[in-house]
Amino acid sequence: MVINDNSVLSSRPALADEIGKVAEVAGYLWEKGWAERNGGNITVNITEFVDDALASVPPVGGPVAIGAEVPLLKGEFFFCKGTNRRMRDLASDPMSGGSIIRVMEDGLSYEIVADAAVKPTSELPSHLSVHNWFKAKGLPYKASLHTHPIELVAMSHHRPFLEKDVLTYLLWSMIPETKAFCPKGLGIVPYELPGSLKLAEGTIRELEDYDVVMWEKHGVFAVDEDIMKAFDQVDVLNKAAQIYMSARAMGFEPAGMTRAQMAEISEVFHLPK
Ligand code: 2HA
Ligand code: ZN
Repeated sequence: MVINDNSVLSSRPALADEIGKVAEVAGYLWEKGWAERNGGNITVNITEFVDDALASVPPVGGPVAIGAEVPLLKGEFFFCKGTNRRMRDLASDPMSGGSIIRVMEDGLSYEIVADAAVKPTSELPSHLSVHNWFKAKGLPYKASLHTHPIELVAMSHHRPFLEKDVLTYLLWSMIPETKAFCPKGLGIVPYELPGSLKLAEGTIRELEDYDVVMWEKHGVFAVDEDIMKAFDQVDVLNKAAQIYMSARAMGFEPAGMTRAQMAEISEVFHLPK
């Protein structure tokens, strides 16, 4: 990954590492075909990596309304993919494909801190509402990922798959690792307008029980301690979806692992359910 020498990252290795993970994941999303044009978005809470010098640089843009109230994020810093920016560009130069923002004291607006005045993702209301919810719940999660994984989105066009936990069990049953590495399964949010508060609210409702949620006919939203872990959860689920579709393309309904075999996985890997 190339980091611009003038970037705020050049003298901050820990911050550069964290944003480097975002760039790496952005490259994977593009390579997988999950990030057409400006599709998808990423936000990471980077407050722990922000020093006093960075916290006191004059803003390059804002304040701008977030479109959601996030009182628990006052003064916190986020790296956000830029709206209308491409994942494939973010992969090679994260500080021009995204920016660092600070949530203002009113909990309703943000300002852009670095490097350039790149306006954050159109899904900022849902992303920041989710980060606010992490704080409220005392969760260690720092990263939110929204992407358009082809096979999972295709499956969301089939109504029977949208019933509670139907896809979760189907995907878990395709290959043992799916349950091991996405132990809570896949929640479902019925279709809502992209970027809307309703979409944010539906997402938070599902995150009570799941780390990855499907936005019907649109994409998935995943959360975890860092962006690489959030990506891995989506990757294992989509791999299971590909196996299911490959079997169907060969003309048969895959047998799937039995419930007993899945229960054994839960026991051996110490999984929640
Ligand atoms: O940022 O994917 O849902 C582009 C999107 C919005
Ligand atoms: Zn999207």
